[in-house]
Amino acid sequence: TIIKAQKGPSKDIVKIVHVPSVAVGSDGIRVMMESALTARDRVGVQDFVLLENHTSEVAFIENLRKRFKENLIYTYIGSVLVSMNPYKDLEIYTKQHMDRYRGVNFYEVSPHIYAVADNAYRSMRTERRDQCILISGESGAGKTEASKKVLQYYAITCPASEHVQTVKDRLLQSNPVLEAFGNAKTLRNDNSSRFGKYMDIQFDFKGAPVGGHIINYLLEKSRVVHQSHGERNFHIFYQLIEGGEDDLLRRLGLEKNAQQYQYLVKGNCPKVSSINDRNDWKIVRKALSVIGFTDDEVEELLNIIASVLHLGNVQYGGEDSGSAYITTETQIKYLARLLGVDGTVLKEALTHKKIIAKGEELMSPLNQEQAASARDALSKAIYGRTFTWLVNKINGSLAFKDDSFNSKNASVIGLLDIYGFEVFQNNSFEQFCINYCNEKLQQLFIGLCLKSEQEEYEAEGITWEPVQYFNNKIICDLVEEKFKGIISILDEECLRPGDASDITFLEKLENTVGGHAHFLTHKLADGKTRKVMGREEFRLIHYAGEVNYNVNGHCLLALLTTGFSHIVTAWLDLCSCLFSLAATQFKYSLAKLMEILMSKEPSYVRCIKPNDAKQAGRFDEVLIRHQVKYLGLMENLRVRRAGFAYRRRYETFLQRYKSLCPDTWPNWDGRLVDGVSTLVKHLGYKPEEYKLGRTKIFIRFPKTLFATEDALEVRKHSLATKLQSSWKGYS
Ligand code: AD9
Ligand code: MG
Repeated sequence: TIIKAQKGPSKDIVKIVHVPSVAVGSDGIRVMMESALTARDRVGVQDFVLLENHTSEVAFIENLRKRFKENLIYTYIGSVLVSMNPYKDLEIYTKQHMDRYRGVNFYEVSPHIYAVADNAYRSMRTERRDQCILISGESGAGKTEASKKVLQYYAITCPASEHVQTVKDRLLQSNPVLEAFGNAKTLRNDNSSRFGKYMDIQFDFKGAPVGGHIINYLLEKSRVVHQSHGERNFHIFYQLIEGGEDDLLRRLGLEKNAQQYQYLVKGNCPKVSSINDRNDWKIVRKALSVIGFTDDEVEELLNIIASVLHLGNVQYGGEDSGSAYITTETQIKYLARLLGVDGTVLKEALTHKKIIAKGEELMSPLNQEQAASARDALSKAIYGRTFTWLVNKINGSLAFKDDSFNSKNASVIGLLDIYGFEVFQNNSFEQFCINYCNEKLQQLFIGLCLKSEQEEYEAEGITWEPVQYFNNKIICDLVEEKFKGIISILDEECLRPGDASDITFLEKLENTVGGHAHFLTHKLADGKTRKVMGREEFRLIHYAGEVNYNVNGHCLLALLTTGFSHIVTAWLDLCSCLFSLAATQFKYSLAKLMEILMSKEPSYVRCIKPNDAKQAGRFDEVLIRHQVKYLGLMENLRVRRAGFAYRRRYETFLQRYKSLCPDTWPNWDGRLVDGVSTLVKHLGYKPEEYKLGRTKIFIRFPKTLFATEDALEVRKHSLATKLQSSWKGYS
């Protein structure tokens, strides 16, 4: 067999002999032909542009399936990386793997997240252009894991000095801290990020990471006070209770039992088999100190976390008059101490609201229900504020502080790990914002994909054939347009004094955008009712699919928050507590994000979740097809395949295939383009099958390339057998 060749006279020969990985049959050449094909049959193509039928979704899914079965979780669409969550640890993230991808051309090694990371890094270094890596996909698809892999890649492979080591450590340690406070167990993901995150990594002129900056988006604060069945609150609460040292817990007035806390029992899920809270507590404590939190700051942080738990246990009774009073004195005692406020003031704040009558401030009592809402609102506000404070602290610690270094000269790689498109049974404001964000990202994606394709064709002097594609700008406008977009209408309605409500908001939407092609309510044009839709819903036809949003509670939320007691308002920016203004705020922060991303050269990672059971090896076709659709992958492939399936720089192409033509083997001395031209003519390429650009060859159909690949396999094999027989003589 071929393996015997390892005893051969020279290592170089071993290398050549090793290339064909199949046994040799009596008709060596025929067997080789079949095996090259069989291999492709078995593991699929590593770039979707090489699919024979690129418009077929069936073929696309089949390719994913084949590769997934072989644990090949990564596949390209041109330069876009499609990643399948394997739900098991694959041995593909070792230092050796990192080394394999360093400085190597995208196409020479199998697809990998490290290839994307390395490619962005090299573009940043050689072209001096800021980069960003955009990671998208639904909950549990592997976005956060992917972003961590990228960060680890830079931390391990980039040059380092002593100072840089601290930065690297801090960059890496920011993850466990943010995850403790911003992630939670949901039905979809045991470690679900409940906030969007954009992180800049700054590099100096030597390519060493010297700083970082994080922007967070829309933390899901409602989770602090309520969790659905089977879900948990943010990890940190359980970590503190499970892992906190006895004297710490005593000081915070906490018991070592999550069941004791109202805010931790709503989902009836205190323990998760994949999570070790006690261990994670140690990791988080250590991470906090690496990032540079002082003991006092940690204590302050934990005081606040404990306060939220105590707040959740504050209970009310009702007077005959209907006014609420507090029945849980112990909680108030702890809260007063932990928050550093006077107990009586706190009690009043939790049972009254401030009103202004005839120019005078008065405290008006709340009923039990209102008081409980005010308490929960306070908890959410405290937690939200704390999270922002935490992110600011981390940013302070990651900021580059050396005066000799001008941060303007830094190059940047941005990492975006943001929630994917969401469709639930009941979709509310949160889903509305998230899906709007995805519309914006999709717009950027298609726009930039098309642009970069077009630019490449133009740069290469090849005629660009325009591609038809769906432009989702129409949906973005529907949401964000001034005066007549959904967000504007919501603003207007919620700020309108008088009888504004969810229903008036919906009516106003109907009157303003009712005729829009991407907007529906239960009312049909002929005055009849659409049965499948509720009366409190509107439907948006997103690029990724249709979603019904329930307006219930939207305006109510805005009205409720205006009645908060003064301690609540002290914690809240008035703006962010109003639903409508929250939407506007989100709109602005998204616009800013788009600006940041547009100024950089993007790379894309599209993550797919193979099944809902979080299980390894299960390929749920329906679920996957759905994601392929809403990630816009077929559209992406169509754009990328418009015209030509494959392109390579002349030197790369020649280097790989020169052995197939006597004129180019072993070396070609002339101009590269002439070498390639000679080579492909020798191979029998027809003029309509390829074009020669300034620096690259463009091949129209995959089959042309496959024929060339097969010829190469045959050539390598015949070389191998020749060598083998010569050894027989030798030994
Ligand atoms: V969410 O929108 O924050 O709810 P993500 O971030 O897309 O979601 P995450 O990265 O947290 O998903 O992945 C979910 C789980 O899948 C992880 O906790 C791992 O158990 C598993 N996973 C994801 N990617 C990989 C991988 N490359 N290798 C092994 C993985 N396991
Ligand atoms: Mg995540």
